Amino acid sequence: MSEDLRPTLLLTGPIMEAVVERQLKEAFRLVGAADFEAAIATEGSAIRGLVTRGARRVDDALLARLPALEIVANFGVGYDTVDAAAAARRGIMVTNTPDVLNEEVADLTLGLLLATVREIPQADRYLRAGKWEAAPFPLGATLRDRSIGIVGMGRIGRAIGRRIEAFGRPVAYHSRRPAADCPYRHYPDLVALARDVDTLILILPGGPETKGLVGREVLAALGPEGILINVARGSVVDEPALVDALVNRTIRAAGLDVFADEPHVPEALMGLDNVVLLPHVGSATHHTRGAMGQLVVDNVKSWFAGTGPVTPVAETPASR
Ligand code: 8YV
Repeated sequence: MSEDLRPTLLLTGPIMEAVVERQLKEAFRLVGAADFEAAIATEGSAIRGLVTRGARRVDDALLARLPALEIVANFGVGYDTVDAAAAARRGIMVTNTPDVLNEEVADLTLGLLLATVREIPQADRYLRAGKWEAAPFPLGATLRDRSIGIVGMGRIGRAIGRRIEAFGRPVAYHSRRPAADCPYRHYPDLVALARDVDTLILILPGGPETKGLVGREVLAALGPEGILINVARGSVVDEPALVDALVNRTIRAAGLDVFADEPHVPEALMGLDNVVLLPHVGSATHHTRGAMGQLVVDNVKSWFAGTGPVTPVAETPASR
């Protein structure tokens, strides 16, 4: 029997079988999807690539167990579950899937915004419960008088901003530094932005630097008509503070696609009628997940062909 010379890739779980695994298994030995720990125990020193979709932390301790690792390919633009700084110190490349999901996530964000402001799921539940026979659905809030603050003005933030402009509403934003060529007013201070707008949309990276950024002070500044939309990461919000604000109606409503401990959603949110809850579906279409999967494949193949990464993250640029 001839020796299998294909590079070994560790998968943290099943990853888009039809796109990623089907293409990669032609040129690579794929291990770990069924039993991650067993694969590290038996293959650890042979593993040269790691493909992950965020369900498992890729931290320095894990990297230390993979001495031959060259590349971590993250399925998703957000790579907060990968310690990219640790990878950089070890000379390991990290790639993500930017751009291909911008418009999809922005579409979903506007859908979630409108669903939350106009209470679309609540109206659907009302009709299905037969209540329309007795009385019309009560009048509610409008987007027409709202001003929107976007937190994070990266590529997806800009795509969201363009859509809000098309809806005729003013946009301002908060980010650590002003974004180049951005037409909206920049607020270096998030509390000041929250005070000046009544709707906040979160689309900034997760991770330790942004953990709990939206807490009691920001929610208080947003005020009783405030609406919070989170399509970023659950970690950027102080979730217990948000639950309190929604229960006590110190903000009006929230639309959430992400949570602190996915797929677990706090029981306190489930019973509230002023929240719209989605199971992290921002990019979840065949079209866009397919494009993200293809970019994972392209990164891995290009790396092992010796032509470098296609979309390296900032911490591990293509040439250093
Ligand atoms: C994915 C995402 O759901 O790209 C991201 O950062 O949050 C989503 O598009 C996730 O990364 C993969 O499951």
